Amino acid sequence: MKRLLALLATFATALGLLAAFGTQASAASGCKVEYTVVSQWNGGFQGGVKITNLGSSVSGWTLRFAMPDAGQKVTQGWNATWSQSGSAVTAAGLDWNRTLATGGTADLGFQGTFTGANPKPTAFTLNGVACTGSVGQPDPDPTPTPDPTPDPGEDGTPVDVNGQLHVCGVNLCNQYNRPVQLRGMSTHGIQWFSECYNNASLDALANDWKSDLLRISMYVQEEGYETDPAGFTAKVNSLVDQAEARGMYALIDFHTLTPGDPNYNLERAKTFFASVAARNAGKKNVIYEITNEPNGVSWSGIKNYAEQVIPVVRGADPDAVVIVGTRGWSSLGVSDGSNESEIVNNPVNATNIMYAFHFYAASHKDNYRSTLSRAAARLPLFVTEFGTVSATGGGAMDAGSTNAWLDLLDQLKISYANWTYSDAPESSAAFKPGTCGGSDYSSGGVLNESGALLKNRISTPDNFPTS
Ligand code: IDC
Repeated sequence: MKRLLALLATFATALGLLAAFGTQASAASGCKVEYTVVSQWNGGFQGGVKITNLGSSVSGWTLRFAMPDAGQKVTQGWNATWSQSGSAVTAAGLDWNRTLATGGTADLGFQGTFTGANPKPTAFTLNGVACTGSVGQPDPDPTPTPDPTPDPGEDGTPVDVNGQLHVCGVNLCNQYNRPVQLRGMSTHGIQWFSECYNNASLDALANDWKSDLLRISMYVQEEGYETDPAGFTAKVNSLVDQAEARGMYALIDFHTLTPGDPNYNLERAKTFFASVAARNAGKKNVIYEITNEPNGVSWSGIKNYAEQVIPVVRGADPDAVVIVGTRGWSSLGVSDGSNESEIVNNPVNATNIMYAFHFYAASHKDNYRSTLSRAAARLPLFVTEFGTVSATGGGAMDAGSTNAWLDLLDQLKISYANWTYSDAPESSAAFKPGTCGGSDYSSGGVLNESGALLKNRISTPDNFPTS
């Protein structure tokens, strides 16, 4: 027995030495880079670069690599300052990600063009040290392969799995206190498109799209709430119930737009939220968005509105998450020449709240993405509305920019709702005009380009944490 123990001890020491040697060997290699082609289309592609620092902690970094083909060009990138000279590409860390501890990672991405076979980049270095960790191969078939591990959320609906949500740190967290990302769709104005929200369309949203949430967009003006407060309140409640019956979260959007100052609707907001919060307090699936897109109003004006409406919600429904719109059409101020610092320095005086960020992918690109990335480290953010097209709700879809945005939101676990789950005659609508007059919401033929892209993105497994 003693001999056996001694033998085991020697073996264990040998293993320990091996492990220690293994660690040292990787530490000496400095860095690892995982490169992926996230998607590829005619002449264009999106690349993802994940850096892991295997050396000692750095307070600034520059990644360099070479593009093998003359036709490969980075056209825009995010989460770093990107440049390219000939075949040499450089990406330098930004304020919020330039410190990398040992084992720390940074996720970067870019869009590029190519003319040949789009071979993988070579010669990755981080601060001049070769990244000898393995460099992933670009995926020749960008279709995502299904996750072989079972989805813990597969057996239950999003609301079954996650339960009552709350804000923890800068994240939206579930009943296990773990960060989650909800992916879903927004209605169009329910005063115009109520025929789009029926059993068949909501079944398709929950079952085919596997949507986690339905944003219920109740305009206040433009023939909305102000014309029939009781009728619109009842309509919103009924949609909350229909989302609940399918296990989806319901985001109640008090869709202020014109006029842009939410204080114009302060009394209406108090009346509306007192009523819907009391009626839905016992439900786990409700989130309140108290103003859609403040515009032409200062942050302090919005904050003042929020600090009067939030107590009304809390008085009736104390534990629900509340989302506050931000300056410049919920751009965190960027569309007004400002940024998130006005909120960071003067936050709404309330807990369990998040701030809204909206974008339209064909109009809002790098400077908006970098603001969002930076702000996400400081503020709980929820993309309660975004479009794949221009800010008018029309024009061409920008697939590259949309995918760049959605990759960023996935990475940061920021929840989102796409404008719109409707058949409005505009390119932001998921369905072709006339779809809502019929009963088919499931076949590919009823989808617009935007709807097809969103259905693909939303229907992938959620993998919500369950412990
Ligand atoms: C647009 C609709 C369009 C409608 C217009 C005015 O798509 O059919 O005529 O509103 O009500 C927003 C707003 C959202 C806009 C959307 C597209 O929140 O109400 O919808 N958009 O312009 N912010 C940025 C873009």
